[in-house]
Amino acid sequence: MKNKEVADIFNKVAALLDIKGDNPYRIRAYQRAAQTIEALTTDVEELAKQGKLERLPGIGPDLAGKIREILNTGTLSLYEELKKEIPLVLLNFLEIPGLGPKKVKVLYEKLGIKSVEDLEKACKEHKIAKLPGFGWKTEENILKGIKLFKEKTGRKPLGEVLPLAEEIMEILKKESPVENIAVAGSIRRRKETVKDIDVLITSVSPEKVMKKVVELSLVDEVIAFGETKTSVRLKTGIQMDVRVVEPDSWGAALAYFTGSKAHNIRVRELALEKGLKINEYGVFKGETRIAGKTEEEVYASVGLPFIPPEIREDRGEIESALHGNLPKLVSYDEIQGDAHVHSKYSDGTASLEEIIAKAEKLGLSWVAICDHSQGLKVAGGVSVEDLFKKKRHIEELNKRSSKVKLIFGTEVDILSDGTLDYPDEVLAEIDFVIAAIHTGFQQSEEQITNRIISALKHPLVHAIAHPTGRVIGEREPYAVNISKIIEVASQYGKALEINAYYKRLDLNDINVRAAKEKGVPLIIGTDTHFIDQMEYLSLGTAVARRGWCEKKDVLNTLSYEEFIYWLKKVRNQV
Ligand code: DGT
Ligand code: CA
Repeated sequence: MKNKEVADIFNKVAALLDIKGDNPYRIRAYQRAAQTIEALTTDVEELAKQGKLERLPGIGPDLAGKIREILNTGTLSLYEELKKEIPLVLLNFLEIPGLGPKKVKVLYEKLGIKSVEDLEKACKEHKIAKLPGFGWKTEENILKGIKLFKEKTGRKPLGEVLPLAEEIMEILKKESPVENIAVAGSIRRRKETVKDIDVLITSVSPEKVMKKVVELSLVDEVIAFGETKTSVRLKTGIQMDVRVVEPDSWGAALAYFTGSKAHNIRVRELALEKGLKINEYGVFKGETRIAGKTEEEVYASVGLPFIPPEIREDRGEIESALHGNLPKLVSYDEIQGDAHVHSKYSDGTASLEEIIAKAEKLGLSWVAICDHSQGLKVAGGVSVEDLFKKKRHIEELNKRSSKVKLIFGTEVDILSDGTLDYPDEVLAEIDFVIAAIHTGFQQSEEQITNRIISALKHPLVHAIAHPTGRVIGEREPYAVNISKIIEVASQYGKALEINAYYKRLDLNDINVRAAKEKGVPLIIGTDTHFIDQMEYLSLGTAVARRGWCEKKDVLNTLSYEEFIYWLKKVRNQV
């Protein structure tokens, strides 16, 4: 999929034009085109081949031509020209609060500043204050902005922040007089990474709640203290904003601060069409508030049903809602099993017995034990001999345990030539086979894609684990043509994993949606190595929801018996 590359180039063109001082409409057109392409669930290259680019919203003949140019040449001549005029690193500066395109241009032209470090140094040496149009105050603000920028560029994985946010909510519920309390923002939408924690409350004594907030032992620094809004920096480095709102505005505030911004803008447009005004206080007809207490009420006032937070991204949910065909998203409590857990047999730290106990606590009825295969020595790959010991061990436990059943599985390594790391006669004995790439990440897109395709076509394989190999904040996906993988999975009735480990979340929301649309079953696995990681299952469900999945799209909603039936069906055994 070239979607991201095309979107990236358009975003950069927009920012470079901005620094140059170009026409705002032109800049906005590139930004919108980038957004449209980034959110596509189809391959932009496919659309180009079918001559359908011009049908995309905001893409006219000119932009369509530019997309084709990027697809054909790997870049855009306009972009190459702009880069000669303005160094790319200056784009980072636009992210610094206090710096706009005009100032960036001056910094570059007068002081030759080309990096954030240069800029920080120049501020400290007071070179900035002397520039025309800058001054002492600006210099100080830029320094503050740099600090914020450094914190901001470290967006945190949802899996790190969500438990923290939930802990804080629990403390505030117990130890302060809150009535309603909720986390809004990207956390409520379950976006894979988040910038900050947005908390909303209602209370008859806001001052007591705010006092409790700043006294939390998790707080490192108080940024602003007030009765309606308090901001703190937590010891983990993340900022938390707590806002007190009126009960009559609760739903409106929740909707507003949950976002996303793009979704809110669309909702506001609908309100305007009806002659209504919508903001964080409510929905207004003239001066009268006609809705605001609940989110349902707010949506209903603009003619929409309630839209689940996970899909509030302006990726078609408004249109679906208007047509009455929003998906009925898979719910968190419909998940019955975890499809990918490592035990002591490979590099997991838990015994099968401990895994059963944990699953029972989490209310699960089945767990697939998928240890690494023999060749993956660094990860304690299971020898064929141990594999059969494990099989007998599982059979024994399944006789004893009625609540939680284990499934005898493997995460078999896809070798560099596309063959699998156990012989077929061994794989045939294993009830559930997920295949995955763990080596040879440097191979070309064609090689990696073909490796995964060979695994998908193998008659004994059920699913592919972490199909793109990305690790959030650490490793980019390996070069893989995910559209092709989805195509082949669809053709062969194989599943693709939503790896729920908080740093993977692979497939991601957009790829999940593309898979779902092609009828590919999704399967959520936590890839647990330490027992508590089984709790990440709900993050996988969140990705499924963000990918518009319904119950029927997710294999984990099957009962143990139904899942075993599916496993056999894939192998034509039933
Ligand atoms: P983040 O924090 O970057 O992970 O993502 P969000 O979505 O939590 O963004 P944040 O914290 O800047 O703002 C929270 C919500 O507030 C956002 O999702 C939508 C709403 N919001 C913020 N600024 C605006 C705005 O200018 N217009 C509208 N309509 N909504 C806004
Ligand atoms: Ca936020």
